[in-house]
Amino acid sequence: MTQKRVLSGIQPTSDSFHLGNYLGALKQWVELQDGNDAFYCIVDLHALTGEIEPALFRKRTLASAAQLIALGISPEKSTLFVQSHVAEHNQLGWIMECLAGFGEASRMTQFKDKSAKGGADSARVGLFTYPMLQAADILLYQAHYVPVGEDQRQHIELTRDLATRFNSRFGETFRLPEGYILKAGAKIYDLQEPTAKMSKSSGSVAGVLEIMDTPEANTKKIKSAATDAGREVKFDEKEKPGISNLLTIHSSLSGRSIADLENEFEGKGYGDFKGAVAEVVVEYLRPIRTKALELLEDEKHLIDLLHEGAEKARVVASSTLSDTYKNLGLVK
Ligand code: ATP
Ligand code: LTN
Repeated sequence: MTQKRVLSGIQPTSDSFHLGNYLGALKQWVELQDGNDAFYCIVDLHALTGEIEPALFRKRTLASAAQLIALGISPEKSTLFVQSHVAEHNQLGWIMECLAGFGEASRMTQFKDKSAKGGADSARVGLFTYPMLQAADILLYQAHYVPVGEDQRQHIELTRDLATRFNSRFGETFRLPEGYILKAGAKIYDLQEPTAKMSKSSGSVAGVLEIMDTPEANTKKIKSAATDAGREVKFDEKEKPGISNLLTIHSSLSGRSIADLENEFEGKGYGDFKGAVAEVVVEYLRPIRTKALELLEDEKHLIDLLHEGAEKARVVASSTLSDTYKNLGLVK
């Protein structure tokens, strides 16, 4: 097989994905569909580590699928599925938990950050074992590449460590995956607090640009984004984190270089620049939002597509799980 295997996942933790999700990860998902064998998974089991409201959870899982298709993930080109539809994820997840050390799991910064937020005592065990389930997601599909944002680098490293450990103890079973992490746009910041990452679950409402927001709402958010001292439109992450973030957003969506944008806005104020950013963002997101809303009108069709994806995924996942069980000496 000359095609490379690609796998990634995203949690259905909000009504809408945001521009950080798109520029940090989902844009690469779309690009990698061509010429590769791509598997994309809505990781609903991972999302159970947060607060759950059943009706909302269901709605968000479907909204996630609609947005992924609307932003360019084609169910014909890629295998798009929901994690809980493929039971092998839980099954291999347990094997990964039995392979991982308590110490190495304790060093995961996502766990440390998220558990610190709610107080260590209220953190769920599932939040702690989350990276081992993620390793299972990746290893089941023998992925070469895992397109994610910068914040996921540590989980990919852990996945490689676990695969190496398993292969050397029990025989060659898993391919070692590589993160596919872009430099530009790999981290988009909250518009109101431009030193914190734009985040579905912890961002400020006004600081997060959502795919499903109305054009008016997103325009308003950009126009009231926190800016920095001075009035020069210049990329300088230290001194001007707010303007730098807006430059990254404009450049990533318009395809124009940062230098080119700095030139255009030389001598003009922040107001003109923000207006231009708003226009680029709104026009980029408009057709995506429209398409997603259209897809959500036919729920049955959407669910059928996800079932078809799960069937394709299961073929690969069950083959890897069966090799894993065999190499571990589990009696068939
Ligand atoms: P949550 O707040 O629920 O943890 P999130 O907004 O961080 O959600 P995830 O579902 O954890 O989003 O991430 C989906 C993908 O988007 C991941 O590959 C992640 O690296 C990427 N990503 C998330 N936030 C950003 C951001 N601000 N900039 C760039 N990439 C991001
Ligand atoms: N932990 C990831 C989501 C995720 C994932 C995966 C990403 C779960 N399983 C497998 C890539 C591959 C996150 O928080 N963004």
